[in-house]
Amino acid sequence: MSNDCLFCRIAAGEIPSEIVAEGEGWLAFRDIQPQAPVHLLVIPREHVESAAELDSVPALGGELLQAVARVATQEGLHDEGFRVVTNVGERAGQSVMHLHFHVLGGRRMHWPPG
Ligand code: DGP
Repeated sequence: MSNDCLFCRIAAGEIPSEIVAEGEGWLAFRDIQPQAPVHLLVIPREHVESAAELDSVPALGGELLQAVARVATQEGLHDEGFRVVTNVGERAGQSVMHLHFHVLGGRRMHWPPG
């Protein structure tokens, strides 16, 4: 855990969040600035900076995507559809340097993203 990482501190329970589901290696909580009626973040408990590092962390990517599918179903998004986004690096819009998958749903999505 990194003491100066916001999401490590959320995972450790030091900063409150609205957790909706959790597993051994991950947790899912509501985004504080929701961009859709449902906006969750799925994060690993261990500190991994971004999806660019997943190649060197065996099995974590699959575990997190399974968690994404689970929480999307739990939130009622399975049939209507949803969007999964992970920003990698400041230039792509990543503001918290701890890997997270955004799960967005509950409204029609548009493409291309900005
Ligand atoms: P990104 O810009 O892709 O790094 O997304 C970071 C997201 O994290 C952004 O949508 C807002 C959210 N966020 C930032 N601080 C907090 C917080 O303290 N609690 C929660 N629940 N979400 C946060």
